[in-house]
Amino acid sequence: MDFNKEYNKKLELINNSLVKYLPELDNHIKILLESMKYSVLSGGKRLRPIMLLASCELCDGNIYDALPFACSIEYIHNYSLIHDDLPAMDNDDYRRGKLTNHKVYGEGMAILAGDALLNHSFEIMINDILNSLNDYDKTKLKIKAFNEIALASGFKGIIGGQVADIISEGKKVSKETLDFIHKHKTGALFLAAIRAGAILSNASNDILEDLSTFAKNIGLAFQIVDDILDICGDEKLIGKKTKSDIINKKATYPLLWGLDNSYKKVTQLHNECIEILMNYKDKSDFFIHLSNYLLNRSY
Ligand code: GRG
Repeated sequence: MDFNKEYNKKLELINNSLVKYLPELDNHIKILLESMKYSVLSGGKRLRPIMLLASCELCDGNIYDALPFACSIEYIHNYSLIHDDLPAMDNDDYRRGKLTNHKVYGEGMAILAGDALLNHSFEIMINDILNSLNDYDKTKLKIKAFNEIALASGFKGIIGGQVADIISEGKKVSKETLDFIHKHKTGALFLAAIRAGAILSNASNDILEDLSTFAKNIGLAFQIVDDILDICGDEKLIGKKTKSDIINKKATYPLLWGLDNSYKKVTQLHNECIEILMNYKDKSDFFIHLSNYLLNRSY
């Protein structure tokens, strides 16, 4: 398979849909849409929506039906990045090679743009569900997918991860706490994206279980690679300042157990991912390539 071509095809579909689903706003509050657009349309790998579509495809679903959910998860991801960059959180000046939202629009507007993106994503999913009410089976699957994304966005997901992260700053944390942070802060949206794609395609419980294990492994491996890049990555390629984990006294795999052990952990998780994907030989090519790309990336 031509992975780059396939990735770019999905990326273009997502990018076009993200523009399509952005709201029309009253002239009085146009600035809010500008601030939302500034972050959403500032690049980004679109991993979560691409994974949602790929999971849908692996389970023989229709990716066009899944687009409202794919875009919603990307809006939620962008909301979390805007809030994470705020002075009260990580206090970052750059994201995706551009000034962070609050540096351009001010803290108040950045908070509101994040809030608006979160709420807008729920509106998009609910509208899609309302449009399918005449098809009970389809509606049931959509509500289940919606539930996955709602859980991952709340305190059982990224907010819980962020809380554990904040209260662990500057402290010596156990492996259990670090795993909790990663599982929720990064893993939750990966898991929700992959499960939602499978659920929308009416996947069997066995496939859902396999894909969930794959999602948990790839999520953790992705985060460890991210933490390695924060230590030895190239700021120009990454698009933001490195060494922020050291400055913010964050608990990360490489800072607690060293780079060598972190690379070993990534390799182990990667092998486990490929082992699962090999069970779906003809259908898992994209995910196999995506796993290789994610874990060997330099940004
Ligand atoms: C609810 C405020 C709030 C935060 C939740 C998800 C999260 C916690 C914060 C986001 C910041 C962060 C460092 C999350 C860890 C996951 C991660 C490495 C995000 C970056 O994801 P990429 O690489 O980003 O997919 P792009 O720019 O490609 O979209």
